[in-house]
Amino acid sequence: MPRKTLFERKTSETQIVGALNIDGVGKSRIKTPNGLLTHMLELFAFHGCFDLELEVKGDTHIDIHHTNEDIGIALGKAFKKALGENNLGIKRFGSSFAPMESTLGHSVIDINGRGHLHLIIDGRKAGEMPAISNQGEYTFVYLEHFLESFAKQLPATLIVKIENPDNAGDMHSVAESVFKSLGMALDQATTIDTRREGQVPSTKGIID
Ligand SMILES: [Mn+2]
Repeated sequence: MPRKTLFERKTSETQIVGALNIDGVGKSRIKTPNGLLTHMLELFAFHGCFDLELEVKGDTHIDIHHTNEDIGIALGKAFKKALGENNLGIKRFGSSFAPMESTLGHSVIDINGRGHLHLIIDGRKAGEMPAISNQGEYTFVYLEHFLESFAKQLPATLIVKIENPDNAGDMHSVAESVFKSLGMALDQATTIDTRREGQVPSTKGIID
């Protein structure tokens, strides 16, 4: 049985409706008010082999803060819902590198019920990095907040490390190394381990 779910999140700030199939083939139909984020989510879905539909409206007349955050929240909750109680039978851990020009993005995830993000960018804070999109709106501060919102709701411990970002073609490529590696790491972590099918993937006997 494919693990899939419909999801929605409606607040006074954003309206999000979507469909997720963890056992998909990487097809997506994504519409968000931010082209850069839409592009990154398409890469994430493709390399994670997730089928993802997402239609998002948000209060972008203010800025993309709420929209960016709420997409992270909605996606994290969607994965949680599709995995079901106690994440039965999954590998739980995943780790993947994605090289983009001279940059190396590395995502390591443990879907353990404890939401935590740690972003390491060559010893720099997200706010010290140049903007990601040419238009300047999407930044590493938004990227970090998106990942944090996602990890907290999954909930998972997620460590993302970016090496050598300055020698990439541009920051667009650096962001791609993050979303591609995250897709592949999450694909691994959500894969059913046939040796453990139907079992809680923890010695604790519960994922919480
Ligand atoms: Mn691109």
